[in-house]
Amino acid sequence: MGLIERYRARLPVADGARIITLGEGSTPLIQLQNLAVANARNVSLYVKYEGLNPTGSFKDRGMTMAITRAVNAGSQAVLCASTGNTSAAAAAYAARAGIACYVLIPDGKVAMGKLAQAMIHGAVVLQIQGNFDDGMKLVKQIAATEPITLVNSVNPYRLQGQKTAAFEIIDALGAAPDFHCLPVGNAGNISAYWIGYSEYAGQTTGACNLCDGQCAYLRQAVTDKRPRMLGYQAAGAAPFLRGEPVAEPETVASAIRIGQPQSWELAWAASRESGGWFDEFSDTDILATQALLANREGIFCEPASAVSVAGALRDIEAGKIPAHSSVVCTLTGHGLKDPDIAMRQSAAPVTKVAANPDEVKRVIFAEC
Ligand code: AN7
Repeated sequence: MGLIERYRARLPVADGARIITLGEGSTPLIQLQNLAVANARNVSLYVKYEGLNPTGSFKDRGMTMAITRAVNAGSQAVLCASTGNTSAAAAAYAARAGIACYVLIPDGKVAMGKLAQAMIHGAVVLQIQGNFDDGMKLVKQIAATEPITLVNSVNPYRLQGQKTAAFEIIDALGAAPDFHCLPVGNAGNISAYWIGYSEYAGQTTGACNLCDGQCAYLRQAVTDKRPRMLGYQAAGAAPFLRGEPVAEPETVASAIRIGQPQSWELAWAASRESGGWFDEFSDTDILATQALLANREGIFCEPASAVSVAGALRDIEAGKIPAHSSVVCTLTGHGLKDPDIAMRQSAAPVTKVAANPDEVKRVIFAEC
């Protein structure tokens, strides 16, 4: 069951609309077991494994809504700028709907798996001589005058779809966690989670960009608690830490190589209203956390996603997240999106061995 079907009563989808879905959502919420920092403080630490969506990232939640809306409004084509995952999702859902998809990606900075997805799904891929923020400017200009639907997260239907991840977490845990940790790039997702958590708590929020939060009043509350929203960035692309746009963002976590977030105000509202904070991490910290999750928990996420767990662990250790808290981190994208980085930072080299049992045994027992 896709998320529109699951949460239809809380989503702006017209009766009789043709639903464009690939069965997104309902992703696993996995409790981490082996991380000493969390265990020492009795923190219940969970990851929402969004890499298990149909195209391997959380973008599918927003895209089922944005493409459904576009198709039912008569649109024949969609357009986005992307660091990779949005383009993969847009391309897949546009293919499903039978409409055209145009994507603008930054010059040479998109992970191979994401580019492969946009191509195999038949999107027209334009690699611009510029970064994501330059691409964002261009697609907004073009969509303002041309008959083509913009499906970046400035499209309010995107955040409406993405808010369902917060519903799923409360539905799974029976209550909101104390803290919710997210990587922040264009800042749509942190805003969307806050809309979802607020709506389930029957509260309005300044993070809503569809109807000024008024819709929340119309809906039944299912909980009285909202988490504190913690947004983490890569140090080379951390406009929320600088308090202003970053002109030349740089990070190994290419998904969040964004200097001018489109949901700037909405994300500040989420942080402020929830009593949360922002923090930043070096590329070294980000990669170490990606490897830690893979090695110790068997969970493979892309570098940008690991920022959320890096943040949780640092703040648990520092006591900013108190002992006995419950914490959910969103792992936004699958590790397979960016195999080059995983290969580069893997400790063990591949050992070549002759195809006979004595040789294989010799290598295995030498390694023990
Ligand atoms: C894995 O695909 O912006 O703060 O163009 O792919 O909601 O932007 C991707 C963003 C985190 C940041 N983790 O989320 C794009 C794009 C992953 C991502 C983010 C992205 P937002």
